[in-house]
Amino acid sequence: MFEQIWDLIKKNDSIVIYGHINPDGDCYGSQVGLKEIILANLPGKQVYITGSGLPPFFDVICKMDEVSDETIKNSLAIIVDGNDLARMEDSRIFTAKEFAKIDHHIDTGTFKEGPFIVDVDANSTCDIITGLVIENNLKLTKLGANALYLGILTDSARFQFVSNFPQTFERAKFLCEHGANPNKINRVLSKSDEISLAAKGYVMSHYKKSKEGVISIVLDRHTLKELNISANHASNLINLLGNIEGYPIWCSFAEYADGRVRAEFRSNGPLVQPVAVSVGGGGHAHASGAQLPSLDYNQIDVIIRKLDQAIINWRKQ
Ligand SMILES: [Mn+2]
Repeated sequence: MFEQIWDLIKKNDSIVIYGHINPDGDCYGSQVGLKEIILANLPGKQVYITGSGLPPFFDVICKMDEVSDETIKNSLAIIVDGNDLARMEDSRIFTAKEFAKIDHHIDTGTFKEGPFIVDVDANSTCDIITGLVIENNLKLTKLGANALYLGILTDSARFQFVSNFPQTFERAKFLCEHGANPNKINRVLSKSDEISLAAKGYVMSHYKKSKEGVISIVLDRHTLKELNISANHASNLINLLGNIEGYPIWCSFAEYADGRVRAEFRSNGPLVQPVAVSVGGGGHAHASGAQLPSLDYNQIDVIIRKLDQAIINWRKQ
């Protein structure tokens, strides 16, 4: 399938690479990494990355591009780290000329517009892209290596969740040999401040527990305003509630200023992805997310009951 995607890239003078809603390190890293790979191996192409990216890394990796509507219409659109067109942050993707996709999320069968690579066993899309560089003997810049390393690092929660350690370490080694600087990336990831500290304190003292073992935190927009953090920032704090003995699922609901809600589900055993899909989201078996139209406590109760059921089913296994 890589040949088909690479042929499409060769055929198009202009390429726009898209990332998902609420971009993370893997999404941003894949966008930057793939852009660098195309530019290094097929000089003369116009390649753009669109979306909001991961601002804390703009100084050490790079900024996103401004892309005109006209360019979008005349370009090949490549989706990275997301299921389909609807999942992309820049919805102008629907006007693009042709499509391709590289992803590691559970395949929902909703991408039908072009060739795709989906490897659900890969821990990150950056992992897959690094594998393609190695297998196909492609050139890789230092900037590209740093971006891909960021994605491997963040999607594996710093090498905690890895399905094939030798392979992922091999790929990380390759990236280091091509200029990736783990120290520099770790430093940005580890940065904190007093605002985050206060938010962490709030999450750790306000979570709720369900009957079967779901830990949850709801952060409405007033609370987030008081804490002075965004709903996206709040959603990253979900990790604080993870792996607590007796609670195999943990989740968070953070309300945006416009009333929509970002829901995140994590687990160390039970399957959370079907619950995310049932409310219009998706993701991985043990790490999924969804966007809810509003902060509806009845809906949250229903979701938590479904998660409780997922724990019951898992315990029966
Ligand atoms: Mn990913």
